[in-house]
Amino acid sequence: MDVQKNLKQAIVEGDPDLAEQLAKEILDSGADILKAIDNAVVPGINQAGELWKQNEYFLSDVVMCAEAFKSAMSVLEKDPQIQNREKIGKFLICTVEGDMHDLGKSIVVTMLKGAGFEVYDLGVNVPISTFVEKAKEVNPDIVGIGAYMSTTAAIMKDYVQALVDNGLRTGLKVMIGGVRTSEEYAKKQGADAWGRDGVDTAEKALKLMGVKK
Ligand code: B12
Repeated sequence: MDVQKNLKQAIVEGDPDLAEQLAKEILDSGADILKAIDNAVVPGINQAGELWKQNEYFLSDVVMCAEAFKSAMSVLEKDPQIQNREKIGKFLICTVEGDMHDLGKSIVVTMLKGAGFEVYDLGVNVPISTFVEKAKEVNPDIVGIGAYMSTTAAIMKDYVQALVDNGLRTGLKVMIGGVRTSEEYAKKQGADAWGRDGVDTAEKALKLMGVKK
């Protein structure tokens, strides 16, 4: 548990090398990786966000915290238990156009893989046309749309509408997430479900697949 505490601290302090080293220790120890992400990585980046909000951190500090977060996640997501799960469905996910935030999405991707989804991650700043083309190509069971600023959250409904306009919405489930969103907001955007965090998203995705009650 101490290693997990230290990993959280390495993220808060924006130390990518230390974060990578501690993540390797956690991986080698055989710990439950999804729990370690929830206990160390998520609170670490959240604390960095709080310090920014309180004007104790500059944007450049948060960039370093994000780097530490990424180096930890790049190690933890190699966990064979996550990679080798039997696949139960396809999940296509993206961050909307104009939005570069991707840390929360990367947690969601890892949790979904851990729950058994084959995840297609289109990345950040994804235009509606790319999103629709990929949805046609991949034929996913669920699509996830992420936005993290008030400006970009406002265009999520256009992504859902584009699925309708292209005849893709029937039988396809839509999930929405990101710090500016809520259950009520997701409904207003025309989504089937909202994901509060990685664990909640994976649980609701399994429910949408009819795998979990
Ligand atoms: C880290 C961070 C950054 C990093 C991003 C690094 C990266 N690679 O992502 C950097 C420093 C680069 C950055 C840049 C900017 N940022 Co910023 N950033 C943050 C910060 C501090 C944390 C975001 C984060 O990663 N949280 C941690 C994760 C774990 O939480 P999360 O994102 O909410 O994700 C969870 C859930 O939402 C859910 N979830 C997430 N995605 C999805 C997707 C689906 C489909 C589902 C179902 C669920 C789901 O599960 C996740 C896991 O638990 C927030 C503050 C905050 N409190 O959120 C500001 C914040 C989002 N940023 C903000 C701003 C303004 C900016 C900049 C414009 C700053 C600037 N002046 O340049 C730029 C934007 C650039 C752009 N065009 O996108 C504002 C947005 C305000 C607004 N208008 O709404 C915030 C709210 C800060 C603030 N209070 O002012 N930022």
